[in-house]
Amino acid sequence: MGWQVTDGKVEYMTNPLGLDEKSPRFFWRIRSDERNAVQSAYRILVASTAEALGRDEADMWDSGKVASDRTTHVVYEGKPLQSEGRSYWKVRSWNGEGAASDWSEAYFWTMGLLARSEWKGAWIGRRAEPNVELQPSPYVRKEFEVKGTIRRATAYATALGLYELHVNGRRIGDRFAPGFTDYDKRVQTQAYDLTPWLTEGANAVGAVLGDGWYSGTVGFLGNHLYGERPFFLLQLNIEYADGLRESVVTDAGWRAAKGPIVYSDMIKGETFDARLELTGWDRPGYDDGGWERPDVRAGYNGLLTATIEPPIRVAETMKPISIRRTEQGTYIYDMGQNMVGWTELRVRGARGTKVTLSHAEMLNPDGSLYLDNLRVAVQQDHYILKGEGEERYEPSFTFHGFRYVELIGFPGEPDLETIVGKVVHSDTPKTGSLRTSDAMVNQLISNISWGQRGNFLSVPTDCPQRDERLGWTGDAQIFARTASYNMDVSRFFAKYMLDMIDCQQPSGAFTDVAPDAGWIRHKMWNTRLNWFAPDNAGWGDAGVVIPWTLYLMYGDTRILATHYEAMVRWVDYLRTNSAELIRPDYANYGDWLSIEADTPNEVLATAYFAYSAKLLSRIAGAIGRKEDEEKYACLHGDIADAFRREFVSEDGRIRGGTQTVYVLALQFELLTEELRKLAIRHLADDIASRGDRLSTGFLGVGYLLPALTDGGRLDVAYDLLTQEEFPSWMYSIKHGATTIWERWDGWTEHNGFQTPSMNSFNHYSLGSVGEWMYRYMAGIEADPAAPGFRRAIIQPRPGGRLSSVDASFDSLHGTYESSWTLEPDGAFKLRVRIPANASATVRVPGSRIVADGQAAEEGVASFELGSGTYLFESRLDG
Ligand code: RAM
Repeated sequence: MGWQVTDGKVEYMTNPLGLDEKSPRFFWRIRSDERNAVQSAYRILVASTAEALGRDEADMWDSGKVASDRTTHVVYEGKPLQSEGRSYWKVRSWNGEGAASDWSEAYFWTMGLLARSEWKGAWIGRRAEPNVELQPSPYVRKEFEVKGTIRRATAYATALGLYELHVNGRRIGDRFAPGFTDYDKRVQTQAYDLTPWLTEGANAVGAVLGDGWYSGTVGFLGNHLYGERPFFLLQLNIEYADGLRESVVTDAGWRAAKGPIVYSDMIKGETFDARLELTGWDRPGYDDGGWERPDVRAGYNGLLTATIEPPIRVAETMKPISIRRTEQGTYIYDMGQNMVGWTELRVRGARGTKVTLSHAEMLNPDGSLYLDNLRVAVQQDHYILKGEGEERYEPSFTFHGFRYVELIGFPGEPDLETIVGKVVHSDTPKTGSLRTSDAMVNQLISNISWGQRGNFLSVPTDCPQRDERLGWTGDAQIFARTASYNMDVSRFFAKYMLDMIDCQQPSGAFTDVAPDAGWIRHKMWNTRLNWFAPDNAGWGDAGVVIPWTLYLMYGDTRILATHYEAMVRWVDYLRTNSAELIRPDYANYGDWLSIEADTPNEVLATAYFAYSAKLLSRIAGAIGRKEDEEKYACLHGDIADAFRREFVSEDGRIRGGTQTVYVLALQFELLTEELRKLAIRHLADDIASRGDRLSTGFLGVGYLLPALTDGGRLDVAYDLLTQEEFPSWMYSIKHGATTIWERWDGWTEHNGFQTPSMNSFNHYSLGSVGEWMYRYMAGIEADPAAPGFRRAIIQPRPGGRLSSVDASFDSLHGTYESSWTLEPDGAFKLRVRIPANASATVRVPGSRIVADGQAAEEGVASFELGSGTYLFESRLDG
């Protein structure tokens, strides 16, 4: 039908539970097949019961009919929201002709426990076993009576460590809750609706606890970064039909025991002894006579924040593609894809038999697992059989990065059904799709997306396999734009910004990893001369780049306002710590992992300083801080002057002469028009002199193809994209890569494997070329003047060996599409789709343009369009 409201969301989520945002924002979408569909007004009703909402009785808030085209981030302005309050809402929308839609379906959200004093429970765990390096996972449980009909039962839970919630024999919730934060500062809490799972009479609630990031091994600084062992906090609030309320909370009256999980460490794997299973422990009537009293922790000084990050889930199950028996009698599986998660095992055998699953990303030349790059990470899970028919096993609190699995000690003859791979990551729904006529480019697209799936696990990690897996800020910022095309990372990065803020130094410096992973305890940030400095160029700048990216892609101004002061402190810190606006050359990672091209630190750091100032100016503008907008724009101009004075010679050569210095100077607007032209020439010359090959590292690579394209060298950009000789993206693909490698030379024909001390095969940073593919190749670009894809700029750039591209991006307003084909004779066709209540500037390449069957006027190549589907034709042969 003509005009409909769909996809109602609150704070980017469908019917969320347990929010602590007191002014939540509403989102919806318009469905309409009509062209130029524009909303002229909306009205939102919020009620405290579904029945009231059904009668249009908005006892919480009636927005009234608001003349506006806004469908995102509409702020709730009704009655103050109370702890545990449940609100029902619906929205209706008017089209351009003033015709109203039906009311949307009814949605809801609930608030969590808003005051700390409302948390009544104690933190409980289990005393550590003496002299045991890796501790068994504690089980805690409690039985309670439900004395009548329940209207609603909600559990609020969290852990210092990890927890799996169990209720009446059922596992509830997601994986790796409550997620990774700097536990000294905050922990996220989760809310669960348990109404369907409780029954009148006896009930049982419990949890299995894992060390996780709190007390297990994190990164390369060992374990116990925040505490010695995990603790659990739960409050189950029951509301009876007669209005009576009751709470079940964690306290000294619970019971604790160890169970079958002998240990489970994120980095060191798991051992599960099925003979120790506590069958029925999470059901009422279980005899816990042998269990201990729990260990009760004195308290916790950090913040309890309602969870912001999306839950971590098993997203996909993968079947192995082959199995091979080794000479040692073990079996090596190939999953066909470098993936992150774990394997589930199916086995039958004698009690006490131990089966080991060992995980690796690559194989050695002799066919054995390549384990050297894991450093101290032991990606092995051991399962000890109980011997009772078919047994199934998957680990609880560990994950691995792997393509190959070695099965050791398996009783009998395994086959392709013996194991399956579970792909695990933060549940950030897919929003982008890209397909081209070129199989290798498609493989690159797939590798980029798998890199994201492998590394977006609570925080954006650098890699998922070795003893690192940290939230490196530089990696995150360079990939953030690509990530936000691929998947909905609105809340994922909003949470990560809190991690960055929690780590921000008193000086204003943003750190190079977030959350803190022992850096503070180990005094890693103590001195500026330290390798792990708190202000590395391109790393700390994530504190500005990420909010800006969220603004562009989602139109979120609150993220800008919330972190504005922190961003100002960062830019002011940079200014204070530069000499006449030139940043010093200490402690930088530089253009990390560039290949035979060392970018001078001071050039790179000064360029990034300018970039942060420029973005801050735009951010100030976006939230109406006019003076600051001006101030930081001037600062950017001054840094650019200093940059040219210090590093750029008259012939346009920039100190260092690397591709990266040119690319950054171009993209960060540090050059005059004249110097720009020269810089592009020097950039292209350097690429040509290397045999049409790139040399950029983490920081240069993201801007390389954009700089070339903006500089009129689309041809060179395509050459680099499809270059197959080393170093290039396609080189790894030619050699079977299914993810993005950490280094261009992770493995080469001439040298074999790079040094095992740093050789991940699943690092997304070099995959930041995904951004160029969406923004330039397909040409789906955010318009900063109407952020969040309220308006887009569709400007595809056909070229290279591609004859077609099919792309779509599911924005908050709906799905944009840009698909083009190019015939050998130069006939170009473009199909564009613009969602309802959105618009786009479409720029069509070539000449003799035909728009929707109508020849366009000579010289017209740009079209201002409202929603709808449009077809264009043109000639690219001159
Ligand atoms: C490596 C990490 C990361 C990078 C830093 C500088 O150890 O893997 O990718 O940001 O170093």
